[in-house]
Amino acid sequence: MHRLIPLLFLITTLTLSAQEKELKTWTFYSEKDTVKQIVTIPHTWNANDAFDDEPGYWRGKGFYTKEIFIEDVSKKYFLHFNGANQVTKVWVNGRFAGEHIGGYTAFDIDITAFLVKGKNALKVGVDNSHNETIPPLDADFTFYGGIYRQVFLVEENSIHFDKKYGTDAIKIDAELDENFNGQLKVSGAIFNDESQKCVVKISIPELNKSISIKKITNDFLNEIIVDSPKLWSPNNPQLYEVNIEIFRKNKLIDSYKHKIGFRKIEAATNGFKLNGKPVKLVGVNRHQDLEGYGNAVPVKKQIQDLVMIKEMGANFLRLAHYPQDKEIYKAADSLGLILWSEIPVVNKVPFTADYEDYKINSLRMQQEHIAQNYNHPSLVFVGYMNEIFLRMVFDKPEEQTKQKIIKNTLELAKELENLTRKEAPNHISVMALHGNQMYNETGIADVPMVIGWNLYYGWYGGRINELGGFLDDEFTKYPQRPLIISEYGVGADVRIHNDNPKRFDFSEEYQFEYHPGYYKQVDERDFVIGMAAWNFADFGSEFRGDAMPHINQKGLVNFDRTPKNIFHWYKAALKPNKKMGQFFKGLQKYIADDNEKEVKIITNQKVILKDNYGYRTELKPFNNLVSYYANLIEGKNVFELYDETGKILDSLQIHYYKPDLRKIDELAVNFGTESYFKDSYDRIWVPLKEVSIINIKGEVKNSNTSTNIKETVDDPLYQSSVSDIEEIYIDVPKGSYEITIKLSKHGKNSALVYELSKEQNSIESGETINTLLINENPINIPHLEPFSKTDLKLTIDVDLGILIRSPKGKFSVSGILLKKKK
Ligand code: GCB
Repeated sequence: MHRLIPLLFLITTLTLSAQEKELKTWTFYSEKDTVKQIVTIPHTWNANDAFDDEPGYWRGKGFYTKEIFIEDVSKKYFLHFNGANQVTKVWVNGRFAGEHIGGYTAFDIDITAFLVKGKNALKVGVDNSHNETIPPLDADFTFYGGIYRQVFLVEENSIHFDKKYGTDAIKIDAELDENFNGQLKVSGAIFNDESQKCVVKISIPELNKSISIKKITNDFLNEIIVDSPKLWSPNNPQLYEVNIEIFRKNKLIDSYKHKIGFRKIEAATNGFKLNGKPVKLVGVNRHQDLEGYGNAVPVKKQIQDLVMIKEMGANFLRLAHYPQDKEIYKAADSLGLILWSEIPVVNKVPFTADYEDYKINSLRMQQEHIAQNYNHPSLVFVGYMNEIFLRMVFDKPEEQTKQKIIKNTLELAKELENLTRKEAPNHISVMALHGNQMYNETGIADVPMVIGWNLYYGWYGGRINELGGFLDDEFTKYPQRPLIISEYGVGADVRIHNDNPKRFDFSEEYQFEYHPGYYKQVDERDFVIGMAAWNFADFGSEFRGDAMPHINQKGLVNFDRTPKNIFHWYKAALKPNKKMGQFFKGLQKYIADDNEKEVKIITNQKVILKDNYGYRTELKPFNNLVSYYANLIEGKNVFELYDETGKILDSLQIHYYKPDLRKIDELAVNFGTESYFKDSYDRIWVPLKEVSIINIKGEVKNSNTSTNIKETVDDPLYQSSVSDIEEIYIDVPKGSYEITIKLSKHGKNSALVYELSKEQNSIESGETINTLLINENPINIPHLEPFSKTDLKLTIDVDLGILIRSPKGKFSVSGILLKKKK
């Protein structure tokens, strides 16, 4: 057990305005693990267990304790939490001081009444168990628990800006009239229990503007006129600092600083206008978690995301599906990103008695969300529901339940809409829908000012080029309704490659076909306000079994933020003035019978390709892409890319081999898939169809699953197999070989809620036999549980070929690795 060193800090009595002290180090234990440990905030208890082979992750109560030292008990003290998931209770010196419900907004707990001079014991309990009254109930992301954002001890004078909804109660509107003159309206409230006279001063130092208001009542409201301010926009995110200060007898007793921006927004069916000019919004969605950290990501690393998003050329960012750290909004202000921010009312609204509390919690979340972020010029779209009928469409409840769900959902939507319009008047209300007519039929799509469609044509179903038709139909049916594509994306794993990509193959090449396809269809339609790719980065979603289980892999960058190829394509497309050119980077090694290989180039200019024979070809991109078919030479192939002035832009190496053990020493063959796969040993698995030395007898079928296969990180290798095999013959020359046969057992797949068009259950496949014969040498197969794997290994001397068969019945195989021994 560790002993906690009491944190001493002195608050100088000379400073008169509010003081903040970050409380970083705490002692932590939980219901599950009572051993105390020292942790630093941000902290979550699910950073690892949400990614292991055990289904589920721990959801329960965690406790944080700490001692603080208070010198001056005449002051007021608050604990300010930037976010804790999802019910937080605070005790001071053993007495209950307050609680907060909801995992994604900030909150203040007034602890003044419980403090004594000197040492004080704080205890914070955080509970992330499922709670039917708190959104989100069900969603495609992991609900990591803990105090996962910073926490502060805030000291205030007895008179201070009032604290409401987790923030100082101050609202700033930086409005523009038709001549683009600015009007800064500031309203707020002071906490002043003794009704002492004070003065509120509002100033914009950079513009030498200030105004003072003598206060007797607690509310204040005033405005400053700013002639022709510089306007805020993604291209020029001009900010002005506004200071609001409370003085009493000429002494500063509280201050509030915020950077504001003057901007005018409009969303209509002829597009989005910023400061009177049309702007197509193109960007990404963002979840807050990061590999190795869960949701407890240091702010600096989080801001790095926004820097990358901006670098990609985006002007738009949807914070999905919950309010994010306050520093994110600040970064969006200063980098120039237009934000859509929303509360986590996702997938379903209860139809049971829990609905009433769910509604209260949702409305309060929206109050907090708006109050905390209202003053940011980047905040434009304020949302409150995502795919809210998804569960209902998937679960197909009986009619009466369905009607109840619709009734509750519609009622909640209207209340959230009214609240949003009242509290965020100079903003645009939004809601994101999944591709289902239910939203039109129930009328919910008519509630917000703008409709966002989450569309996955070409992934969960349909084809990439069906997007345009859907958009045209919607526009024809609802010509008055502004719409935006709030999500679109496909899973892509940088280990998986396929030059003939297909839906759901998780290859980077499919992602590379999909995004340019969507972009083109949106670009051609002025009535579409914009689009936000799903997702900026891969993110944790515990129940998923994609190529990397527990991770939703639709990111343009990986979970650790290394870019996928498509990230660079967006750069080329979104920054046409920044000339660039580079190769699509697939696998460095290419093994196939056929030596023709597509070389892809990402570029927004004319380029010159020097191929592997040294020939130069001038190439012009279409949709920022060039495709070139090369005939590879066995061994090393080098390609170089130049711009028109002859400057080298990039180079690419591909090592090509025929899948023939007369020529190479090792061959790894992936069964049941058409994709190449690079495993955790950097070994490249070649799809069976590229390998003519392997012949299979039997009426075979491919079996695929998107479920976690236990005890491996090379899931894709085992997630596909060929079943109903009678015999495998491998044509290898005489020699000694180590042969590894990779077997896996698939089980009944249950469809994910997002896979609405998928069959509910797929076949169970895998081993039922217990022996295989390799050139008549028996090798035992251990019993396999569903979704597990085994590797059978044998070294044999071969005279003429390898024959694999079963003494009884047919069998299935996921992969075969052959290594020449001598
Ligand atoms: C959606 C959801 C999002 C999911 C995404 C997906 O429509 O809004 O939360 O993660 O689809 O990847 O299926």
